[in-house]
Amino acid sequence: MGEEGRAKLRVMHVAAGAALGFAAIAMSGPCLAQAAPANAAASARTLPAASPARSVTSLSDGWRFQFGDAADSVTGAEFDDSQWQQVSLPHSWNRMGNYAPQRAPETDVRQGKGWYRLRLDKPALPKGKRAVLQFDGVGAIADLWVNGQHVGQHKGAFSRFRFDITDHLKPGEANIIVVRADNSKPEPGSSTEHVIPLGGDFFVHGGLYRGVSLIEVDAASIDLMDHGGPGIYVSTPSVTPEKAEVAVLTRLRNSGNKPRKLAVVARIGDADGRTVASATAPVRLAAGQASELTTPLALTNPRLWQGRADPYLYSVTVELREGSRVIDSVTEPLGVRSFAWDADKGFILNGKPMRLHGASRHQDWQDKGWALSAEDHATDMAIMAEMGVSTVRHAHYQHAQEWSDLADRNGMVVKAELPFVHQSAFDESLPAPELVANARAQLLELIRQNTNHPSIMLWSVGNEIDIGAAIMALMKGGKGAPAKSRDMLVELNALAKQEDPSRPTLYADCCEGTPSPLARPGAQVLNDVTDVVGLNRYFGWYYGQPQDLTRALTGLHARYPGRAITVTEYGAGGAFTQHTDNPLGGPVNANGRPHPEEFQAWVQEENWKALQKAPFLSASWIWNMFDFASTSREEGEAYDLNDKGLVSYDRKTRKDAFYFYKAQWSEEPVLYLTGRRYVDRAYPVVDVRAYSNAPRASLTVNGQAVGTVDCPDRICVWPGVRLRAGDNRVAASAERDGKALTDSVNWTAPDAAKGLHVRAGHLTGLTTSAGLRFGSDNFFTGGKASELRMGGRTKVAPSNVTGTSDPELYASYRQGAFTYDLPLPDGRWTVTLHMFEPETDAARAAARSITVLANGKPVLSDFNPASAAGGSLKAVTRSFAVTTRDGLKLDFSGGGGGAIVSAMSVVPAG
Ligand code: GCB
Repeated sequence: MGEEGRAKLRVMHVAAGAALGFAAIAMSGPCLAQAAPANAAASARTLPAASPARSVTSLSDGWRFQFGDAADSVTGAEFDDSQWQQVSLPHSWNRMGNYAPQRAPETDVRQGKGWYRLRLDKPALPKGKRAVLQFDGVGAIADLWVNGQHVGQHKGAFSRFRFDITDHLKPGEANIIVVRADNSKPEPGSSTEHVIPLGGDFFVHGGLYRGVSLIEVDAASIDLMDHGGPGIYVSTPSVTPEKAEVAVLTRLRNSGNKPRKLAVVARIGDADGRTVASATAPVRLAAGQASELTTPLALTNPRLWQGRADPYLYSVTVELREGSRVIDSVTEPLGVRSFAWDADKGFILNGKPMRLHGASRHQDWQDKGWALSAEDHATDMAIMAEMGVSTVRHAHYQHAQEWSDLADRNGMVVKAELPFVHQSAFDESLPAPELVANARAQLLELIRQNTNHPSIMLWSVGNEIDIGAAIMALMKGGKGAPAKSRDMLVELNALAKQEDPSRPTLYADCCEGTPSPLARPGAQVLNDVTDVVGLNRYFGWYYGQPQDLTRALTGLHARYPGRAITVTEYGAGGAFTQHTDNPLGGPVNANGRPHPEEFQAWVQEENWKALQKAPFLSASWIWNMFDFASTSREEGEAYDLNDKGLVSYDRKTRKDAFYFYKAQWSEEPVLYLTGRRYVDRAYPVVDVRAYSNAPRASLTVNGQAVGTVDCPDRICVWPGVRLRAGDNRVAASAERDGKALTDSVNWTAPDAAKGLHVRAGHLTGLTTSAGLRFGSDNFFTGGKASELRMGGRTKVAPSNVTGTSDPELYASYRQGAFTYDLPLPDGRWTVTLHMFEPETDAARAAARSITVLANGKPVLSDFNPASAAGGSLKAVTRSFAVTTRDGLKLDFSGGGGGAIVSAMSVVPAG
């Protein structure tokens, strides 16, 4: 809001009975940074619902755009923008994220200022009307000029804001609207230095990435200038099966210079539009006065909003009338429900405990970035609903109104979020007062703009806000000071509770009680600040084993009695072009490559098992539903992407883990063969797996029956299935609820008669310089998979083992006491073991003694790889002949100092 708006500082009068969870806020003139107040007609969804008295025109077409610095004259009518790019909204200049190991040429990760110009040919405003420009979301700072005059500024990439431009318009002439969108990198001295988020594992896209509209409304109206809110705020102070009390708080504003004698009519409509309750109250507005009043309404025998089972929606319409004339009206959704987040019983909806099944979602698509259409939102919601999701975490910021409307209509329980992510300062200092002010403003906007969504049942006020300081401390060898973000979190928590006492608050913590290196002694603990504890836990990915999750949760449940516990994140990267035969075959490089699809599915399976053993848990959210852009990542098969999504960035590929959850959660019958993208198999013998909610399933290979197996935990496994050389058709069938289910895959297998080549200690296979293909580690029992080095965040240094033309083959190994059961056909074979000594300490290297039995017969005794190769880190091979019947068992459990093997090759004896 501009000077004019700020000048109109006025006192509100608060109508009797306006308690209702909305504290009466003494309204000060909206400051430039915090955008002008707001209204109801909001995003696309409310456009059709706008009253005849309020006209809403979408301004999506006809914009000109240019990135970078611009001449001072850019805001004026004379400026020539004819060479600028023509764009339509939604628009963002940023594009990133691709499935290739290097950045795609069309990537645009520029951060800075982008200029938009629009010529608005506007006939004169009717007398007594105001013109308000509404922005549904601009990344990240927006400045508005109308006809060369600066109207105002808004800081924050996710919320709606409005400016009253009435006094800047030239009636009947072409009006020049200029917007500067600025997504400069937050750093000391930058324009975004004090705008949250300061950091995070996502990219703040620049531009007018949601809609812009022009609202024309009577000078006396439902308030458009209330932190971007709808102006009417609906709450349900009491809900029983017999009766729901509904309270409708209406904020009004008279921007005109005449007093007005008006009436507020509040009406509840059912889903068919029939009025089921209404009330009228007179109201007088002095010139320039803002005011609010509350209308109590009641519903007898209300139909409840029951989550996915029955997301029944009423609507609330408030009309502002002058005599018989409707001068403004706003319609908002009403879902009648009660809910609780209970420390021991978990989440309770309308009195019934309910197990919530969740995933997080970012507003981000391949080739579109954040500039999403209504259809894109609908596609995301349909995919989540298909999987059986019942709760959505809005990662990590306020999502579009279209999306939250979909959540209401689909019965999702939503955790809405303030973008206070990863850090509160650039160093170990206290958060700057300007940053706190900005976070407070964004929180007020979040709550005011979204409070009418029945789906929202939690306000998240922070996510891992101390992790930036923890990483800094780790880099300084643990000597850095703890983060100083606690007071800021406490303040935001209090503000959320004051603004909306009907919903609990949550903080998402990264580290307490985990083996993460970031959970260092002395790190500050923030889990005691909010009502609900949120835990981002990556057992089996960044640290630990998935099964350790249950114990960690039980420990924190005991440490925070009285607070509901949720798992706000868990997950693993999944690359759908990278595959493993055995997810236990080797360590994963969480921040690098590869990320086999089957490993992601395994982490998800095991975490889900562990979560189910924590009955007190209220909710858990998979991180993440969709792959999303993050320029800090080069991992899996991708560049600039976080690949923890269960569905690809373009929404076209549902990874195996998607079907794991669909089988767990969906009511739909599911039968899905896993590993379907691992077409060119490394081994002719495969453990075939399917996800299904049928009790049992049958398998055929090339038309031959393999067998019928039970599907405990909704996972069906046919172990050791033999494939023929070349093409194979693998088909599963099952029955659920009387419905026949089938699924099939086509796999190509190598010829079993030609032997086997196993790369030990590694999750993926490798083809040598001589063209020999080694499969990922498999067929083992015991031992420990190790890698010579995991490399840095993304770049893997070449192995430094010498004496081989394939040093990569010696980058990983299995060590300790272990056996391999190689499923070879009967015959005579030559076995070659590839070994080396990884210990550079001479005494330890000398102590190693490897003994190997092949089907019980010694084939290698007291073997020391360092002395055989002439030193550590030198490749050495040993070969021997065997005759097999019923496979080959290689036993590495004898000897001293632990055996080591990097690879083994078995070929027919010449
Ligand atoms: C987290 C963060 C989230 C990241 C995620 C990850 O804990 O909250 O923003 O994207 O981990 O994938 O590492």
